[in-house]
Amino acid sequence: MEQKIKELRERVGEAIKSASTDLKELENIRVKFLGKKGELTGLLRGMSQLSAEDRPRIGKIVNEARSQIEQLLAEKNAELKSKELKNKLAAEKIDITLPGRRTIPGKLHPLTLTLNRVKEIFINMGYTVEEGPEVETDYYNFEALNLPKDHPARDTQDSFYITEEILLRTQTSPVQARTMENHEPNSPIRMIAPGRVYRRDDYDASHSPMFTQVEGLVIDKGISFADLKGTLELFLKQMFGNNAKVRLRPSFFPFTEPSTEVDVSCVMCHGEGCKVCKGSGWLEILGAGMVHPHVLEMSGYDPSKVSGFAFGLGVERIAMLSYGIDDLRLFYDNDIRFLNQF
Ligand code: 2U9
Repeated sequence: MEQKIKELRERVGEAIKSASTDLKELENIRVKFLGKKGELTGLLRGMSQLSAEDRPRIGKIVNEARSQIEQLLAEKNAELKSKELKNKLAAEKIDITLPGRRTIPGKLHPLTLTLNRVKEIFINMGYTVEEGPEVETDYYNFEALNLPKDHPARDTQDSFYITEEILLRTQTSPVQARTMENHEPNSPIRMIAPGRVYRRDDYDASHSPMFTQVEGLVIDKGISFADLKGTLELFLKQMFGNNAKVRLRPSFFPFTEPSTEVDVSCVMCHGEGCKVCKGSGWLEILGAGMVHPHVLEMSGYDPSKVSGFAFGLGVERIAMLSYGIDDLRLFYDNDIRFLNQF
């Protein structure tokens, strides 16, 4: 019996050692020796024929043989499994040097970039950003801004009327008038109103029937022309760089008195004189003025208690100067070759 067990153990050992292909082969070996009908199990069954004194000793040997075989099987099993994994990984190898698929990120339009910068500068100075309708009433677009009935801007030749009383706004000023009305009379305002405006204009390199404005309004006790000048100088230096020089010239707007044109030293030639500034060294960039007393009154403010300044600028013009663009129509054509440059 002992001899049989020893011989069996050796045979199993050999079989396991040579099981080199797959786990199935190993399982077959296990069944062959340790399974219900396996050889070792058979030997155990034969133990009933042993004498009472031999039984415990032989039993011990059989159990030892069993656990040795199990150990060998487990080791071989681990070895085969790791071999299998290695083969699998080698077979499924991915070529990570292959370039990925490019996703093309969207970009902001140059007008949006410019408008964002203008907004940022005024927000940093404590201004609020207000919005209003692009389809306006005649009252807010003209009347509340001191534009008399016979003003040329009110001509149907110059504005897009929808009915006698409703039109596409020609400026963002109605937003200021609406904001004043929504405020407690004489309470301070520091706001900008960005947005699209519409005028009956030709469509060429420097005109468009639709363009983008930013207007600003500051009202408080004791606001002076010095506040206007200081604020706009600070804005223009932040927009065009600290070396930018600013010049004011007298002008006229129905909604401000006095009124001024604000020039900045040419961003292309820095005042030397070039094609862009037509040799003058200066660029007209803003209109501004002290809010007309009548305009304050119209929207419920008392010009004897408070005063204010207002200004307006065209975003397209600022974007053209910032980026060196010489044709306004490029902003609206949606030509990807143009848009990709920003
Ligand atoms: C209220 C009071 C005053 C807004 C102003 C300008 C001067 C101006 C133009 C610049 C170039 C329009 O885009 S542009 O064509 N704007 O020159 N706008 S003062 O004044 C206001 C507005 C609202 C209640």
